[in-house]
Parts: sequence; structure tokens; C-alpha cells
Amino acid sequence: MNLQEKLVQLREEALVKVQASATLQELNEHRVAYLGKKGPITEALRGMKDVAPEERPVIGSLANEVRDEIQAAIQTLQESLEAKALEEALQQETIDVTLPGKKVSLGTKHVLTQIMEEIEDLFLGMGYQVVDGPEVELDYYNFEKMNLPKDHPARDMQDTFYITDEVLLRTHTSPVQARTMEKHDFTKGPLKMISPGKVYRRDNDDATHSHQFTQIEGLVIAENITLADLKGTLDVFAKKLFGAEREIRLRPSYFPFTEPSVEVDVSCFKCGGEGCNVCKGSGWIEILGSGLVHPNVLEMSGIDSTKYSGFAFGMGPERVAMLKYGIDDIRHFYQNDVRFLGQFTGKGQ
Ligand code: FA5
Ligand code: MG
Repeated sequence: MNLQEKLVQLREEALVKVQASATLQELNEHRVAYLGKKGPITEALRGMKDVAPEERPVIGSLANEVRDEIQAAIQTLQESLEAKALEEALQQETIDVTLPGKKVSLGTKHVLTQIMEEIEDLFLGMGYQVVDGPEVELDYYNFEKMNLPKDHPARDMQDTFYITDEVLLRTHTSPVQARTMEKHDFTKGPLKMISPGKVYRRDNDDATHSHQFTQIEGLVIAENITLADLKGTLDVFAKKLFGAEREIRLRPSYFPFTEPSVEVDVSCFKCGGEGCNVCKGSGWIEILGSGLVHPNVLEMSGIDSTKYSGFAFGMGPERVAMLKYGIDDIRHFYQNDVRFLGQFTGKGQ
């Protein structure tokens, strides 16, 4: 068989084998076998030296032709095998987007935090600053500077956890009033502040009382502050928190640090005023104590009581939240039962 016949036969044989390849691996084996350095075409071309010089161009171009054809056949099949492999891979990796996703459960802010932030926002909007104070407090600030000297009978109104004779767990947020008044520079303008935080009392726990609870103190001192300013402020507060239709009453009261003093009650959410276990039969729930700052309190912090006057209030956010959301026991706030907490998802959470 001469070289020409050999090349033609090689072409037939290679094309049949290439076409029969079922996998990319098989195809690659044929490529190496036919077109590789040790393959028959390279081999055949090496035999050119025995061919008559005038036949060399013919055989040479035939050899190139055979090689190109085999290469083209391999290329075509390779592309289709690759496309098939990709198709198969995609089919296997298909994601079913209609399957239900895994739900991620997000936490929410505690309902008390939500109420405190709502109240803070309201007062910040009216130009008040937010001030912090210590929970472990001196008797001096908690009582004495609030016009409650050591032997004052009204100290019994707030049963106290003492640490030493002079140090206690604050029973209200009012000591922050004294701490702020001492430092305030009235040449820079009036004093308007609120102070939220935890307080402690030796109260017996029941539906509306806890031995640890929160308060938000409010204090405004300027020239010509009257009871009308206090009433107006409490009115804005109550309407914002409870809505215009809810009943509110101001009741004359007594605090050593205010004169006159008033307490604010909101009609009971549970019985609507009939009397029940939550409001202890009165039909009302007390949310805050307030009044005009006693001149003694101003003077003790170095403020001229003939020039300045002010109002103050101390409210219980737990009671506010109970009335707003119809929560019938204060202890729910502290038990951290997610079935309770999860009901208050708040704004934008
Ligand atoms: C005071 O603590 C005064 N410092 C408030 C005040 C401030 C008056 C400034 C005048 C000027 P009282 O003891 O009434 O007052 O408490 C205020 C509010 O705290 C109550 O209206 C109630 O909402 C809440 N509160 C009082 N005791 C408890 C308790 N044991 N558990 C839950 N909330 C309570
Ligand atoms: Mg009270």
C-alpha cells in the first residue's frame, strides 16, 4: 500500500472512530492516537523521504487535508459532547424555587423599651434633653435634696432597699432632678429634661406593683412656669400615648418635693371604670405623679426660687404600656416569655 492509499484509509478509520466516541475522554484518546506526535499521520509524513520528489507536494497536501478533516470532526463532536455535559449538570443542579424557604425568626425590642422610646421621642420633639442617673444612689440625692430630711415621715411612702446608711437603690428617678439642677447654667436657657431608668422599692408584687420597675422623670425650670404648663404638657402626652378618646383625670396629691402636687390616672382598660382586679376596684390606674417644683428643692440646688419656677413629673412606663396594650399583669414584663413578648412587634421591625 502506498503512502497515498495509507492516508486515505487512515482518514476513513479515524472518522469512524471519532464519530463513535461517546465521551469527551474517549474523544481525547482518539485525538492523541491519530494527531499526536507518535500518531500515524506524523509517521506517514516521516515516510515522505522515500517518495519521489514530484509526488511530494500531492502527498503533502493530502496529509494536511486528512489531518484537518480529522481535527474538524473532533472539534465538532467535542462541542456537542460539552454542550450535552453542561445540559446534564444543569439538570442535576436544578433548584426548585417553589419550595418553601426556611423562616428566620427575628427578635423584637422589648415592649417596655418600645414604650420608653416612644415617650422619649415625644419629649425630644418638644425640646427636652435625655439625662442618665445612677441606680445605686446617695440618700442625699434620693431624699434629702428632694426635701425629705432624714426623719421625714413621707420617706415611708417609698419603702427603700438600703445598702448602707447613706447609700441605697434609688426609689424613684427624682434624684436625677437634683443632679441636673445643680449643674444647669440658666444663662444658656431654661432647663428641660427627662430621665428614664430603673428604680427599686420594697413593694409587694401584685398586678400593678413590682419591686423593680422603671420610671421616666421629667423636669422643666424657667421663669414663669405655672400649673397650666404642666397640665398642657400632660395633655399632649396622654393624647399621644392613649388617643384623644381615653379618659384621664388629675387628682390632688402630696409629694414633699412639689407644691401643689397632682397624680394622673387613666380609666382602667379592663373594666372601663366599673372596678376590677387590675384597678383594685377603683376604675382608674395611676400612671404618674407630678407638681410644681417645691421652692425648697430649687433653693437646695442653688436656684433662685423668686425668679424661677418649674414643674416635674415621674411616670411609670409599665403602667403606660399596660393601659395602652391591655396587659393585665405587670409581671409579664419581667418573665421574658416569648409568647408574650412576640406580640409586640413594634414599628418597622
Ligand atoms: C414618685 O415616685 C415621684 N417621684 C413622682 C414625682 C416626680 C412626683 C416628680 C412629683 C414630681 P410615685 O411613688 O407615685 O411617685 O410613683 C410614680 C409612678 O411610678 C406611679 O404613678 C406608677 O406609675 C409608678 N409606680 C410606683 N410604684 C410602682 C411599683 N411598685 N410598680 C410599678 N410601677 C410603680
Ligand atoms: Mg403615686
